[in-house]
Amino acid sequence: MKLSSFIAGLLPFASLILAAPVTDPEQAAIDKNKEYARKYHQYIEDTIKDRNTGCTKENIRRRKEWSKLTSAERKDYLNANLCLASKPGITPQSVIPGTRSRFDDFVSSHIQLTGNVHASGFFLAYHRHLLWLWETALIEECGYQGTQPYWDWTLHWQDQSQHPVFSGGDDSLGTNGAYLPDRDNLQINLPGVDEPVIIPPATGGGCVSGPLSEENFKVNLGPIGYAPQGPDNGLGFNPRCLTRDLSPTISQQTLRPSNVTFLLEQSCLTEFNENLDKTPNGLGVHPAGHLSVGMVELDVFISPSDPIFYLHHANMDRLFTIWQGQDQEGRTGGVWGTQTTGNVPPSANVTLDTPVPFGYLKPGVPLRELQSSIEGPHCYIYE
Ligand SMILES: *[C@@H]1O[C@H](CO)[C@@H](O)[C@H](O)[C@H]1NC(C)=O
Ligand SMILES: *[C@@H]1O[C@H](CO)[C@@H](O)[C@H](O)[C@H]1NC(C)=O
Ligand SMILES: [Cu+2]
Repeated sequence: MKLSSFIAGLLPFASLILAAPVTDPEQAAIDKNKEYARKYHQYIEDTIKDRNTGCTKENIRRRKEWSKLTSAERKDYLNANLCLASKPGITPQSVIPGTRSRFDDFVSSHIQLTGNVHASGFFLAYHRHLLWLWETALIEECGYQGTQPYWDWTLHWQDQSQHPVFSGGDDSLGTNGAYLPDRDNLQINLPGVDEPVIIPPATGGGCVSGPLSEENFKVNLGPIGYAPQGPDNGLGFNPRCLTRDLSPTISQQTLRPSNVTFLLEQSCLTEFNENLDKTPNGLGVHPAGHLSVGMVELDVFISPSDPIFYLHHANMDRLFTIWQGQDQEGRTGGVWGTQTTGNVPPSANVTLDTPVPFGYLKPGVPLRELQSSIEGPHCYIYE
C-alpha cells in the first residue's frame, strides 16, 4: 500500500480524533465569562456584607436572567409593564404629541435624548440609570415585587426564537413577528452614523402574538429612525402593533459567548465604549442585540417601545458592571466621550460633574453619582 493512500484511508478517523479533544471555542468563552461574572459578584457581595446603611445585602435588588424566573415571576414582570402602559404619563403632549402613558414617558425621554446618549460619554450612565428608574417605576407605581430581568442573548446565539422570553406563552414577552414574505431591505438611520445602514429582511417582520399582541399592547410613537415616519416627524400618536423580525444571521455573527469575552477583555473605558458598538469585525453587541430583534428595535429613537429593550439593556449594563468588577477602583472613576452621539455636532467632553440628562423623567444627575451599581441612587446586583 502506498503511503499516500494509507494516509488518505486514515483521514476520516483523523477528523474524529481531532474533534474529540478540541474544546468548543464558545464553551471556552462561556467558562471565561462565568469566571469574570464570579469575580464581579464576589466583589459586590464582599463590599456590601457588613454595611448597615445605603446599599446593603437586605435591600439590594437581585436581577436575574429571564430563564431563571419562575413562570409566576415572568407574568408579574409582564403585567407590571402593561400596568405602566395603562397609567397617565407626565411628558407634555405639546412636546411629544403622541405620548399617552407612563410607559411612553420612558420612550419619550429616549427620543428626546437619542442624539446625546448613544456612542457618547453619557451612554453607559444614561442607560444604567434609565433602567433603575424603570425598575423603580414598576415597583413603586405598579406594585411589582420582583426586579429587572435581563436577556442573556449568548444562551441562544444560534436562534433567539428558542429563548423562553420569545415563547409567546402568557409568561413571555410575546413571539417573533409574523413572517411577512417579499419585503425590501430597510434603510435605517443610526444617530452619529452618516451613511444609512441596510437591514435585510429576516424571519418575521409582522405583528407579535402572545401577551403583547395588538389587543393587549400598542406602540404609540414613531417610526422616527426609518421611512415612512409617523405623523409629526414620528412624534405624533400612531398606535399600532408591536413588530419584530428575529435575525439568526445577526445573532450568529455577533451575539456569541466569544463576542462577550472580547468585550469584557477590553482594557480601558475608551475601548470598552468603542467596542460595544463596533468591533474590528463588525457590529458590537449593543447594536447587535437591537438589530437581532428587528423592526421596532431597528428604530433607535423609539426602541424602548418594545419591552425587550429593558432586558437587552439590563444585559448590557450587566456586562458593564462585570467589566467594572474586574478592577472596581480603577473602573468606576473614569470618564470617556463627549455629550453628543458620535460627537455630532461636536460637543464638550463629559466630566464627573456633567449632569446626565433624563428629559421629563427627572432633572439631570451628575455623572459621578451614576458610576457604580451599589453607590449613589443604585443598589442592584446581577445574579
Ligand atoms: C464574534 O465572534 C466570532 C467567533 O469568535 C467572530 O468570528 C466574529 O468576528 C465576532 N463578531 C464580531 C462582530 O466581532
Ligand atoms: C476631550 O478628550 C479627548 C480624549 O481624552 C482629548 O484628546 C481632548 O483634548 C479633550 N478635549 C477637551 C476640549 O478637553
Ligand atoms: Cu438607547
